[in-house]
Amino acid sequence: MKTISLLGATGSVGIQTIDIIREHCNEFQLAAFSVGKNIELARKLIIEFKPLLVSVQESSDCALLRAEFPNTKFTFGNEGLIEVAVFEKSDILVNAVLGSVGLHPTLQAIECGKVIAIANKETLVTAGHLVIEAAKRNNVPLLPVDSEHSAIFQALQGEMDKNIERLILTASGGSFRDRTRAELKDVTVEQALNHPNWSMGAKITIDSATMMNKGLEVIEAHWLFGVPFEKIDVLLHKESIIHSMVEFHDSSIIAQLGTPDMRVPIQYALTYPDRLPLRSANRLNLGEVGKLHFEEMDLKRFRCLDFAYHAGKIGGTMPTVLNAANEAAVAAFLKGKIRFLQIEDLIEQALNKHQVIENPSLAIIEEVDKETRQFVHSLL
Ligand code: MN3
Repeated sequence: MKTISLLGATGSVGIQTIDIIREHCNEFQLAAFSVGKNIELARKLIIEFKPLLVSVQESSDCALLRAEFPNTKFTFGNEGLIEVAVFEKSDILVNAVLGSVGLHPTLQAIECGKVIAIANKETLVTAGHLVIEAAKRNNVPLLPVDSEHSAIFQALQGEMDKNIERLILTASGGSFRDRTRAELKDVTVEQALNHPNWSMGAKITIDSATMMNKGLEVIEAHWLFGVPFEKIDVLLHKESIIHSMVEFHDSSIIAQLGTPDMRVPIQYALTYPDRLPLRSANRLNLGEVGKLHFEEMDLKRFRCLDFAYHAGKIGGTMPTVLNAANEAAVAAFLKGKIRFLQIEDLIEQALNKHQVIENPSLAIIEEVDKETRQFVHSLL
């Protein structure tokens, strides 16, 4: 029996992680979890899974739940996220929170020797060097949950890193893949939230439409697999059947395929190196699919991807700025404060203004993250 701490239980990846735990209740136990403000769903999860520890965002919700469930310990806020991450009874931390708020809990859990299943890509984008260094020092596995990185991780089983020629991340293209830049000028929040293949949270769906999601994933892949940016390619593949590929020196390419279902990479991270059946999964029938399509990525069309390569190659605090500016700009777009194409304008301005700091400490990263958000807000 593996015991799990889950950060972000009521988000899209969190809910699907719980599906996996429910389907394999003899293998996994949900010992602790965090939620934001969805207290209704938190109540249902507490009744169903009887966790030992639960963290919520607000202290008022914490007090409410304490009175209702005397057998569960409750905590709240950013400190609460850390308590759940390092919970002594848990073997694995599934980090499925959104944004760079996931960084601190991840680092603390690594120091406590927890296995990390990482869905929180912003953590690796904003401070990849610190996370990787801490994981190596503590001999802690970092298991990818993101479908592309899980695909690469699966393709690399039994292979030696020294034989990698390049990584090929596939991109569905998001809600607006068939539109020109001119046609993007007046798109609405509702249109942007309508992703053709994957059902995900609002922030990541907008990131898919701007292609920033793929940019963040390029940086994530750089850190997870230790491959330089020059050897990470992105390929447009609208069906989302090939989840990513690895090319080796001898020209062989190994790909991982499947119907688009986040529960597969989530489950693989939880069962690795083993596999378990996933009864409710839709099996891939390539005969029915018939054709798969691929297209080179246009960096002029998808400027956010270009920004991400640029920030990643410069390194230091630049990816922190990229991520923080993107989080602030996407939040502004979702609130209707800016238009879609202004997301990239705001990110570009933040990157241009920043003086990069090499090899930043956690304190510097947090400072740059805060300053960048303030800078973006000042432009709104
Ligand atoms: Mn992904």
